[in-house]
Amino acid sequence: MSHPSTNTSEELPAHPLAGLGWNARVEAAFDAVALGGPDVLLPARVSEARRGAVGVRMPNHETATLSPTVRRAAEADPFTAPTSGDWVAVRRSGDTWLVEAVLERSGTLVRQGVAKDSHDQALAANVDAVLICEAADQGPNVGRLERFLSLAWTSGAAPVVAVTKAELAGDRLPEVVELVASVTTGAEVHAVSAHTGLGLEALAAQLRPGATWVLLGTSGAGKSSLLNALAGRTAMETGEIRDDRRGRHTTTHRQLIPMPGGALFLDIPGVRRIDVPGDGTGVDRTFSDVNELADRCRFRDCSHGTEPGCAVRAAVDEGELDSGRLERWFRLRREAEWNRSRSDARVRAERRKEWKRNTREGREAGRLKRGH
Ligand SMILES: Nc1nc2c(ncn2[C@@H]2O[C@H](COP(=O)(O)OP(=O)(O)OP(=O)(O)O)[C@@H](O)[C@H]2O)c(=O)[nH]1
Ligand SMILES: [Mg+2]
Ligand SMILES: [Zn+2]
Repeated sequence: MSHPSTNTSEELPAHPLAGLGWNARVEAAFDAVALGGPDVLLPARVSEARRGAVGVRMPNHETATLSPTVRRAAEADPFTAPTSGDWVAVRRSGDTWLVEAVLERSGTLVRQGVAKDSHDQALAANVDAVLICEAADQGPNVGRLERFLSLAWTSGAAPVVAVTKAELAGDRLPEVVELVASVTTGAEVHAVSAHTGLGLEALAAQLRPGATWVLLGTSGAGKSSLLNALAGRTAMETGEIRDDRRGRHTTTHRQLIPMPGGALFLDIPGVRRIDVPGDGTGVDRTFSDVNELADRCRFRDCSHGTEPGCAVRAAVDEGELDSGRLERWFRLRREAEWNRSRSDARVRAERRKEWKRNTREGREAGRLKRGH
């Protein structure tokens, strides 16, 4: 018996946006905003975001400006502004493109706004994996790695760690990799060198076609160099050709770059300060080893101080858990809690402002307070 229909899907030409990471989820998100409306909308992926405009691929390069609706939303909450990696719905208007909607995101790398009225910032949207870069010749800095991991886990994308400039560690490389692995539970660690090519093949083998990766690390960690080495071409400027007087960062904007094997990379400027997200799940995942120990404490609400039957302290005493890591766990949990209360306070203040602006009672209350 023959099955004439079995192969039809394979015979269909690839979707024109397949090379940009287009998939069933994005398609559904697009249909949700595009179907049934009065305008003809097309999907596009944001390659680079600038103020008021974005560089998009659809799949060719175009520039699109924000529609008044999208611009107003972005002014009220910058988190909603189109960012690199976002999928958007665009409409032709004269000889320009207008971004009419930002499609629902998945896997968003968020930098939490911790100042009094600062907003969260979306560093990268729709990412499947976060490649955390830590240079082999500078430490490594385990506390920094734990912060990057907390950020990555919170995004929902899977973290992978690259120990960059591996050739500079010389004989110390196994030791460096072991130290990195000891604080990166649940994430694969790759020692790589953009200069010698070490480890690039193994890392490239992880790059699934259509998957979006974002590079995360401090300035000078070698992110753009690694991207270029994986791409086999100079897709991004790196530290060597920079005019140092222009500032510390070589990469100054975010950019989406399709790789030869079909994966996509988002290169972003180095991140200096990493505030742990108020959503504590990222810290929990990062310290899953410590959390597993904590589950075995005698008391449910054990503070891992001097209580009897504390499995965490016991592990430290037995040399199974590094006391430094325990201290950092305490600190990051406190920070996450603090950041959560800060952003809750901001949201409450904003709601109050909205209420005053938009209701008669609110305006009355404002007038009374001002003494009118
Ligand atoms: N020895 C050695 N140096 C490297 C390697 N990879 C990068 N570098 C050097 O490290 C410096 C910084 O590299 P970049 O790739 O520009 O770093 P970056 O992380 O993109 O930095 P920002 O764009 O500022 O965030 C440059 O001078 C590179 O030549 C490597 O594998 N080995
Ligand atoms: Mg760079
Ligand atoms: Zn305990």
